[in-house]
Amino acid sequence: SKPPVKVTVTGAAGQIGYALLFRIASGQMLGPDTPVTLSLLEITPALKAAEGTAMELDDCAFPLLSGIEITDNATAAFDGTSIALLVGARPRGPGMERGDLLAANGGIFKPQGQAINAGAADDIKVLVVGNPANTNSLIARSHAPDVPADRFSAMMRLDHNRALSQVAKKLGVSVADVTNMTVWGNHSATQYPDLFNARVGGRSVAEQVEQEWLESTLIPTVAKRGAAIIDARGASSAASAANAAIDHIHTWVHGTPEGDWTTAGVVSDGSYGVPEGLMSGFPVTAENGQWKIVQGLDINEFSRGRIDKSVAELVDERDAITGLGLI
Ligand code: NAX
Repeated sequence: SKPPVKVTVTGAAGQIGYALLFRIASGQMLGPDTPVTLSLLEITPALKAAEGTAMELDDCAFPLLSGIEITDNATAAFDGTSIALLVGARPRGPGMERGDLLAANGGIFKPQGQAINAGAADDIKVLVVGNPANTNSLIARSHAPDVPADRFSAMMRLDHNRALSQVAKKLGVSVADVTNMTVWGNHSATQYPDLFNARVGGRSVAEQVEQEWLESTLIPTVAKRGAAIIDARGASSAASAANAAIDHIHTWVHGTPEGDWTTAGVVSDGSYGVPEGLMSGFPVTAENGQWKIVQGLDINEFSRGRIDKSVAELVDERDAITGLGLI
């Protein structure tokens, strides 16, 4: 049988961690033939809670789970790791300005980037979930100069899945019938789900819905879904976020189906006018463990405006972390 793959999860004692770890250990992320060793990174006060989660993982007797390490030391957590899910982040507290938020997250993602650079396996794949995900990913990547930039990514898959689900409901089809979806830009209120290139039954989704629905219902519903979940559930999205992280890594490792693509936050090579180096949501395919930005899509004037607005926000965030000396 295959040797186990080391998977590091930060913020392991948090609510996304709780929804994520059991699915990884059961084989839903890397597949039924790949044993895993879990490395749980937490801050010191949360180590005990992480140990409780580890006890429950033991109690599941997952045949694919070959070991669990728990630590508050980033260097140890990322040593030899092949998959890093950076979930733990500093949430925006009351009265916190954007600069404070970015600085607090810089204090997390800079040392984690350095630890990945120092000790991760050669095939390391990094997914940043903790918000602001795109910019946190940029911070981590900037401190891992020996790791190819395309091994870093940011989670846009929850936004992508939310868009698939809303479109399927609207058109009365199954989510599996909605293909070629993209959510461009930042994982924030400015994100742009592109229904012009998305397809149902081989035709553009935009041709099958009113522009009014697209602008006034779909886009804000997807962008504000996180807030709607908090409103209803009294807690932020956790199982759906964990599911999106599983989907993201599963796709990255196993590839996209022929003719379709997905959304991931990946390093820009300048495609579609997105400044090089930003971590932006793009239409991507995956093959042999590598993302590739889908080229040559038609971007109409409406899409152009929306993409530019979200990308401008990513540029602002990059300027802010540059000003703070975080990259
Ligand atoms: P929780 O507050 O439940 O858990 C976060 C955990 O991270 C805590 O246990 C905390 O102790 C730990 N942590 C903090 N600093 C750490 C560090 N330096 N090293 C290791 N662990 C550390 O938050 P949860 O609901 O699990 O959400 C986690 C992150 O995901 C948040 O930043 C959240 O905003 C973000 N999200 C991102 C989404 C996306 O689509 N990209 C969607 C869901 C979610 O909102």
